[in-house]
Amino acid sequence: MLNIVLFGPPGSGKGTQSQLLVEEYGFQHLSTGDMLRDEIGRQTELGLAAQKVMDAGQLVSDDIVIGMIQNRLDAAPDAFGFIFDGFPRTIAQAEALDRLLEEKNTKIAQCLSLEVPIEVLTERLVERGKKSGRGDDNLETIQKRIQEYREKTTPVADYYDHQSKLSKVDGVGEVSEINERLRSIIDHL
Ligand code: B4P
Repeated sequence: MLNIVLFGPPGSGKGTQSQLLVEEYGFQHLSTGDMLRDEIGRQTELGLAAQKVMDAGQLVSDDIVIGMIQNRLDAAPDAFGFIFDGFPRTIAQAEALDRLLEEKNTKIAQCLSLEVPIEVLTERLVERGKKSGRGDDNLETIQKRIQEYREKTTPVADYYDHQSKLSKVDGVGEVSEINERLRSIIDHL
């Protein structure tokens, strides 16, 4: 099993690049953001609670997202591999993911970190907000999301770096160029 973490700040292209890598390699795509938006769309109890947190630009509780990931891992025992998009976002999530994968006799092969300057992130997300209708793609919430990323999520990159599993990838450029950069790393794992 080949398991990849696609890491980066909000708007760095994780979702965009994950979709391409899923088509190219046949990964199972596990996006906690998509899972939460699905819960919101179905107006479940979990979704209603998550919506308030997401619209405030904050992170949903570790227990909720770890539980969602565990369910998806259990449901796909024969997958070629998983691409984790937007997860883990805290050290507690990273540690839980290592434990869950160990139970299945597998592990994270590499964390690919998309590096994008803040001005570019903000511009991309404001632009997406004009069409997406997402409650968290407005300037005030985007700034809060970037602050949450700095405080709670950047330590996750160090977590993988200490395991010698971190690759930094320039996330600025054409979508196809960035895809090539990611593939050149994945092809050597
Ligand atoms: P996510 O859904 O993960 O959203 P995101 O970080 O904003 O990135 P996304 O993948 O959507 O965007 P992308 O960079 O591809 O999280 C949303 C919220 O859910 C979080 O704030 C949090 O509240 C909650 N949440 C999710 N996971 C959680 C977890 N594990 N723990 C706790 N809470 C969690 O693309 C952005 C835009 O850029 C798009 O419009 C795209 O078209 C554009 N773009 C992409 N690549 C480009 C390029 N190369 N050039 C120009 N534009 C580009």
